Amino acid sequence: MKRLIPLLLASVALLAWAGPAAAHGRGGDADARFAQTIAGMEITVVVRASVRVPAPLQVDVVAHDPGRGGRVDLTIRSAEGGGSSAGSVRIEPGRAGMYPALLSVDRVGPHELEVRAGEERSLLPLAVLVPRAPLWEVVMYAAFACAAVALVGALAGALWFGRAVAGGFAGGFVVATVVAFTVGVLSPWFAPAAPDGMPPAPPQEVTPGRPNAQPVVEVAPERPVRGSEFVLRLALFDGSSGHPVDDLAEHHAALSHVVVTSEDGSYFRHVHPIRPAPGVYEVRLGAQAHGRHRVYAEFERTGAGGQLVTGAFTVGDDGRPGDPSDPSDPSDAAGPAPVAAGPGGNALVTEPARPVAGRPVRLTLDTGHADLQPWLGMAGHLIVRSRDGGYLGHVHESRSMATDARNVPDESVTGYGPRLEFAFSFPRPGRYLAWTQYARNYEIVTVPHVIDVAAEGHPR
Ligand SMILES: [Cu+2]
Repeated sequence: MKRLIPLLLASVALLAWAGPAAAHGRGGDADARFAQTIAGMEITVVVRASVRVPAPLQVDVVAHDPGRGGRVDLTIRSAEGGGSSAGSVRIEPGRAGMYPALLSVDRVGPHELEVRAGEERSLLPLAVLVPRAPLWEVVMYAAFACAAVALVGALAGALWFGRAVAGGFAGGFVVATVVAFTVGVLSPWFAPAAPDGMPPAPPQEVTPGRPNAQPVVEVAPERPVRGSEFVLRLALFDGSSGHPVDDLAEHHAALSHVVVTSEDGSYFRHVHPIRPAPGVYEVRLGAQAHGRHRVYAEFERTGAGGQLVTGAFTVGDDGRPGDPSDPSDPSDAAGPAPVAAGPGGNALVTEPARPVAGRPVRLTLDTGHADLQPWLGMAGHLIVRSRDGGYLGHVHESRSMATDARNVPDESVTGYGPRLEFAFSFPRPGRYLAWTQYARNYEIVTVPHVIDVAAEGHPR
């Protein structure tokens, strides 16, 4: 038995060392998700995980806001040569839901998924990953196989070749069995295998911390007119090299999340720009409110922390009278009107009733429905803006927060609601504009709120 110990120690050390874990991001068995605001639609492109390659690749287009509908063309091609594969879905006007397409891939590794709709084209970088059996599993099965062979050998030895041969095989059987069981029992502590096709680890191990992406936020035309369409562009540059930043990670089911609000809060959009070219993110919007607008973009560079960048633009007047958001209007009534409370009527209840700056507040939204679905991997989103627009906060429904990046609930799941709970701390006293968002029947529901926050020590 003594000779077993070094063998066991050696195999345990080998297994614990083997295979760098997929520390952040997607494993080989998880779907990839890209929310996209394209051709007037809000969609999420879900690339289903594949277990082997070459194989068909299922891509589901979830239409959250189908708008006027239309065809969405999907093409996947390997970044390292090889063929490409195409498919398409036709989104029906006004019909939110999941539209499946079947493509194929012939290799693992970096790919580009092209999503085309209307005149817009988005190029999404995507690594095709295939889960790989971890080393411990290989060792365990090999040991079981050895044990089986040794058992047969021991029996054969006992019958025909004498005790010495039988004893040798019996010893081998014991060793192999002990190794197999030890490895099996210890397996939860071993690092999982990196999936096949995993891109090389980002250089964070070499240089801790990476430069932030420096944004240029611009609109075209430079001064959109109310009632017209315009393009909001986010161009990201590396502060040190000046090169386009093109290493955004899939972060809450999108490469970037953009919130656009008019100064008075009457206009609110939470959108997901397409990527027409490396380092460039664009979204087409309709100018509906007159005056100054704020842009907030959230994204995360691979191997770096998340960033929130801001910008602003102004929508010009179209000459029509009676614009409710005229900035020259001295009216003090900032923000959307609070939504009336009622049974399940999307009332937002704060606890305490009068939130105090700097203290945690629990916000509960009663949606009145128990069949809510996740959107961007979360049961609910709460976006909070200070009245002047200088501050933006974004949190997720508390109970769905437990899901990590590798275990995102599918859009088709209907297990949330009727109550959505958020925890939030308002940094300063004053009036805040807030929007809660959730999905039901694949459609996104956006509910505006106004929240007044008291100063510490001055409860009303
Ligand atoms: Cu988003």
